[in-house]
Amino acid sequence: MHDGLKARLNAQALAEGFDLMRICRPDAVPEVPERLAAFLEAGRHGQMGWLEERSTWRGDPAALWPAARSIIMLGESYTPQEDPLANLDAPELGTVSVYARNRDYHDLVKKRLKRLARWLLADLDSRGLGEASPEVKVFVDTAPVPEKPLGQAAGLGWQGKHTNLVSRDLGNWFFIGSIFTTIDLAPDAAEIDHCGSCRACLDVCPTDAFPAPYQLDARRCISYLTIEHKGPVDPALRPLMGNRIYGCDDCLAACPWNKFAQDARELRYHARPDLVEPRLDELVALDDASFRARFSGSPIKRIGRDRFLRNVLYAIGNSGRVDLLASAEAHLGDPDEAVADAARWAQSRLKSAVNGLE
Ligand code: B12
Ligand code: SF4
Ligand code: SF4
Repeated sequence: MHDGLKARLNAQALAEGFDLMRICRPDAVPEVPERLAAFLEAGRHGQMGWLEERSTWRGDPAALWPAARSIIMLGESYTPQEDPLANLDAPELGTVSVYARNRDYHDLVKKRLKRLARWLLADLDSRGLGEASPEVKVFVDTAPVPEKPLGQAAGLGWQGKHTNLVSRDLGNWFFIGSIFTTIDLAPDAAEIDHCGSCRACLDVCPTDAFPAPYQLDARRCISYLTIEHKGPVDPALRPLMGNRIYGCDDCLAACPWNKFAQDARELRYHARPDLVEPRLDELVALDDASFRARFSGSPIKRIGRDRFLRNVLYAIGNSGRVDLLASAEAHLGDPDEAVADAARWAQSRLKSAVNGLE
């Protein structure tokens, strides 16, 4: 073990912009393989075949990189300044989830992780503490790493009933990143569950996506439906999506532990003005080029113009705003079948709204 290294690492992590740092062993989450298998067997991953592929690694971080001795778990706050649910009652607007209101966290967290990992190796080297040749690997989101269970094992927070990690200091608005290393670092204590009898997140979910506390059926989750699901969404779920056009924050926003959260220090997570109250009539007019230009550097760009437009058209169908009918009809002949289908659905919903007024 390296005297003082952990304290220096923690100070450096905070200086880099992370808000939490804790350490665990790669074999600290023995319960995950069974739970992940149950989730996959029930088909709750929907079209996310990539969750199933490499599930041996996703279930067992010790198998992902057998030489790793420690995992440094990091949390970075993106707590919003504005009410994340403010637009839900404004049918002419779309609601974009907080994490996607500005720069893509994958890029920012990855850079911080790399800088911190380089610092760690340099610190060991400069003090002559280096083991033969220490190694590091950094991950955020996209690798087969069970970030939430590892985060709980390291003590960043606990997996709340909405399945996300909640911290007593940050609430639940924070991203998770990890540094796997061959260096032996003293692990921290796991965090325990502080949900108690609360069930605010479960009760607020518009689509009833939690079959049980601590379990999510992604196939019903609006975050999955708007970001991951390809093709038309089940028509029975569309009315429940309201005007959520990218992700969903209802269960996160309900958590009482957020009252301890401070606004994000990273200004590039603060909402872009055009994504605080985005107008559906503007968004529905985006073609491929204007979509790319508008969402360059944003996580929204990843889903592409067609899926985004599909979501916007569902929101228009749910708006009850007859003044948006023509903008929906303009997409009836869209070459993308899911977009054309969403346009037909919006048209029929808005026409029924007009008939209801007659
Ligand atoms: C796939 C995925 C999704 C899917 C599925 C979400 C899910 N809950 O599984 C979809 C697209 C729906 C999604 C949505 C969101 N996501 Co996401 N997602 C992931 C990803 C890539 C993998 C998660 C995973 O493995 N899921 C599979 C299931 C089986 O895992 P699980 O939730 O951990 O399931 C466990 C529980 O069911 C638990 N369990 C079962 N029974 C019991 C009983 C008890 C008592 C307990 C404690 C646990 C328990 O065991 C299972 C295995 O660990 C991670 C990044 C990563 N590499 O980990 C990000 C990640 C989880 N997502 C994140 C975010 C921010 C979101 C959204 C908030 C985005 C948004 N605003 O729209 C929503 C939140 C929706 C929600 N309520 O979960 C963050 C969460 C940060 C945090 N503080 O926890 C992560 C960690 C990305 C990151 N690096 O920051 N996501
Ligand atoms: S993100 Fe939205 S739809 Fe998904 S579980 Fe939470 S409240 Fe339900
Ligand atoms: S809203 Fe309540 S039940 Fe849900 S995660 Fe937060 S404390 Fe736990």
